[in-house]
Amino acid sequence: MVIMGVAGAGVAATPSAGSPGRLCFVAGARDEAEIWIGDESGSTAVRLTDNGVYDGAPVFSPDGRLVAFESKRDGNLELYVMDADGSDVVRLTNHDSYDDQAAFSPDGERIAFMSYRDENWEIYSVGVDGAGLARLTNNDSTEGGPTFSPDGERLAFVSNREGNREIYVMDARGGDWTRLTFNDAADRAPAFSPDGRSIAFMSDRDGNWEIYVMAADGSSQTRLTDNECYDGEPSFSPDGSRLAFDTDRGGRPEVYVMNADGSTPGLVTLEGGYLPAFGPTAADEP
Ligand SMILES: [Ca+2]
Ligand SMILES: [Ca+2]
Ligand SMILES: [Ca+2]
Ligand SMILES: [Ca+2]
Repeated sequence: MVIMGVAGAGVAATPSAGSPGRLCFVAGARDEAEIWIGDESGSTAVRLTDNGVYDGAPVFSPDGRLVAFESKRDGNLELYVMDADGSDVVRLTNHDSYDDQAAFSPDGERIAFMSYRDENWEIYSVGVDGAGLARLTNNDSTEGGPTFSPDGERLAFVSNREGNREIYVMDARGGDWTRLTFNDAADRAPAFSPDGRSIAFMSDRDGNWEIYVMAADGSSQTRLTDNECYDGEPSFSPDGSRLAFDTDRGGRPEVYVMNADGSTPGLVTLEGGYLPAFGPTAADEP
């Protein structure tokens, strides 16, 4: 049983700059993880799924009205979309191979994801109604973790096509790729800033998983966390001033929010949480 704590005495200060956002995240043991949604205080988190099988990797639609996610509820990893209150679940993929890691296009019309359906991890996109499947990569290496640039023109993703996991960007239709990271360690989980100028990501290049940020052309790679624990899965707040991430610095995975320069990390979840994604507040919804 996962119970979200109430922010209060003993909770580290949460960064206060900028307008508030909402967070969706995952909590619970991996095999039976459920999706939660709440504000940055953690005090209003509610569970959106409740089925005892894995539901994970939630992301808000750009307008905050929908949450796309992956789930094993139908036997293997498929992609789904639901209303942000957990209602009206629609299945987007139906294939006996893995389909996971959904990312909305900025216009909310399409979802990029990774799939093993062609016997190799590739990046695909599909309409939010499940129609119009397009394969965007085609090679023998592993491609995954796609995320759209805010203008919808590009996708950042992870690939080991040149030997180890690096972050790349390509045209949103799949061509013209460019490599952004160059090292022997793993680099993954890219996330564009709302202004499109920066990409946050995670890497173990300095010995353990830390959060980094770079300019969208790969320059100015800067480490934002510095500790011996796991720090990963960064997601920018809607105004770009903060980053949500997950870390086990407190002894188990929890969701934190810090300023986009890495300062003032504050605990959001108190009873476990991981794979956070920021989205707009309900007040921002049309
Ligand atoms: Ca599948
Ligand atoms: Ca591939
Ligand atoms: Ca690398
Ligand atoms: Ca670390």
